[in-house]
Amino acid sequence: MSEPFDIRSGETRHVRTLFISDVHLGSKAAKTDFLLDFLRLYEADTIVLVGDIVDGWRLKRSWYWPQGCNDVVQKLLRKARKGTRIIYIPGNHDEFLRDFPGTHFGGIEVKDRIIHEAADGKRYLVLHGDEFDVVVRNARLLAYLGDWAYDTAIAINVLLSAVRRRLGMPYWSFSAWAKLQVKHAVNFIGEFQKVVVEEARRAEVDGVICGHIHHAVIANMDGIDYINTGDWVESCTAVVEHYDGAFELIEWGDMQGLEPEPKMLPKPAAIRPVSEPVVIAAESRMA
Ligand SMILES: [Mn+2]
Repeated sequence: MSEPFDIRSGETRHVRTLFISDVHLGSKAAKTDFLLDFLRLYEADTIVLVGDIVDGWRLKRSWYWPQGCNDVVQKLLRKARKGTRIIYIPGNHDEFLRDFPGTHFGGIEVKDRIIHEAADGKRYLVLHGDEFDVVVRNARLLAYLGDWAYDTAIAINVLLSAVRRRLGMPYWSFSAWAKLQVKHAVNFIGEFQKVVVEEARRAEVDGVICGHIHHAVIANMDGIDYINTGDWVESCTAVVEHYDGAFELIEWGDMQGLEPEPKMLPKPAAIRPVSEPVVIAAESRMA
């Protein structure tokens, strides 16, 4: 775990890879000041933006783009100019970028999903995660119907979201929706994690790195590393990969004394009594 850290006394921290998601630039909740401080402290060989960095849906309704949003974009572009490789995997809130896979802007590469090879040789599937919304919402039914229905549900979800986008229909927010259904929120998070881990197993990788549900965690679930980068609208979290291939969850909000908002979504330990999530500490990965 990281120790409480004062940005003013900080030396730049170099990491191999930095993963952040769900910044929601363009929404009033985006904590750009915290993110800027964080980006000032951390230098990475590669930065992977794991979706919902820009909240296109919010901006479509009413334009809100204060200086802080510009500063974050400028900071990222500057890092790209100075040699950081930056990969942008669009989410559902910035899905306008999904029409441009493989393109570059200002040195930032847009990719649909990637396999990240860690320094220790482990392979991680990296995606935003919204493609599993339909599966999560209908988990019980799909489990009953089996593999074919599962694959079809994901295909339909991808298709529907493309249609929704063409029709200019509003985005669908997992975290907002889960919070509305407080009693079931725990189950939804558990289902999401299960579905994403299953996808990693199918892809024959060692782990998966995603965002979308605004619930940061590093855990090992049934032999697959499940890594969620969290968000920068409430908790201010990021995941870094160190040069030995170990992953660390940075809880920047906590470290900066950010008043935690009343959390309606309980911690994952409470929701998966079957297989207790194991925190992958840097030391244990090297053993
Ligand atoms: Mn999302």
